[in-house]
Amino acid sequence: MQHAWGPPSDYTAAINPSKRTGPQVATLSCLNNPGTSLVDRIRSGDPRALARAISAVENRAEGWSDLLKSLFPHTGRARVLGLTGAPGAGKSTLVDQLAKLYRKQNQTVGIIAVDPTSPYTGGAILGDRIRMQDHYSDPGIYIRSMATRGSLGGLARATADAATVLDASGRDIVMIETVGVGQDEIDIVRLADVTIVILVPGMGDDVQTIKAGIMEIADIFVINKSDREGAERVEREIRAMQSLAARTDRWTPPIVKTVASDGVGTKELAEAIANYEAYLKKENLAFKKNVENWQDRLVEMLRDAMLEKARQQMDAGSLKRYAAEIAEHKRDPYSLVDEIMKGVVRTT
Ligand SMILES: Nc1nc2c(ncn2[C@@H]2O[C@H](COP(=O)(O)OP(=O)(O)OP(=O)(O)O)[C@@H](O)[C@H]2O)c(=O)[nH]1
Ligand SMILES: [Mg+2]
Repeated sequence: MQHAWGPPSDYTAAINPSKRTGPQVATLSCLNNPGTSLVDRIRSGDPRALARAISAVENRAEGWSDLLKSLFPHTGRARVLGLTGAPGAGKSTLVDQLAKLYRKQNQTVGIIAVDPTSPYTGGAILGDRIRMQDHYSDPGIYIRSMATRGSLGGLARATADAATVLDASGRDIVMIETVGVGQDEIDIVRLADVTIVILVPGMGDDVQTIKAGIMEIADIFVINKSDREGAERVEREIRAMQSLAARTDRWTPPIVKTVASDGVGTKELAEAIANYEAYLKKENLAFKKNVENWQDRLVEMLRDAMLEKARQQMDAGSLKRYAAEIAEHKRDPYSLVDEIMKGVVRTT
């Protein structure tokens, strides 16, 4: 997609991977020696180093895991906010407003816009994010979009790793925007410290049509576009739902009404976020939540690592060949998996 406002910048590159400039990550020799400059440059917040590092972890370029190993000790300080909701609910507009507010408080911001709707094309429904270019001249805001990748690693993990890079770069706030349409997105926002679910009145976007899993992960509800008719109805529906199922942490997610396009309610939303963070701290829940997140992430990391090893055991065409043999009943899949796993264990 061509944008009208000029030559490829870091920002256009960020929202449109096909225009990414700079060296190809697969041959990044500096990643092979992550103890040196790349890590330092990331930690100093250099946007080019950030772009390189995120591409490297996203594409699993050589050295990606060594890079993350070097960055991990410098993480854990950023406040990670996840924002999700139906397509067009106003997520980007809201992220934009929050970013402005946090910048006024002198906090640095990293934004990851996840676009699960553009599988391999590298960015499609990104036009609405154009307004974020307002921030482009401000080095205190770094914006990056991620599109769905192939199966290995998965989008949720790539997003988590990108958040790790931003955290290590010293960003005070990391916001992750994703369309709330499926399990992948639930996994993505779950890695956030605070999850904000954005609903809008009308348009059939009432509570019933939002995936149940998404409603459950909300720490804060936003009813955006509350300049439109029906905001009260959405609020009643959320309340009705909340009365049915109490949370184990006894937090009742507040409902904040916003008109993101006019900046209305942004301050209240930031307050709701701060309140929830204070609650987590007071009840010592932040640590517990973190442990739970890492438990899930570890399982995924192990699964990925084992799968990768298993793939290394097989040459390119063998999966298909095995599958054909199983379909023809020449082989049983259970013994095959045992056999491959034995190979995996031998090589580790
Ligand atoms: N009336 C009204 N329009 C709004 C409001 N907030 C956002 N919009 C408009 O809604 C449209 C979609 O806003 P976005 O912020 O791009 O929505 P999004 O959820 O990020 O969209 P996707 O990323 O494509 O899923 C834009 O035209 C916004 O100007 C609001 O509070 N009221
Ligand atoms: Mg958006």
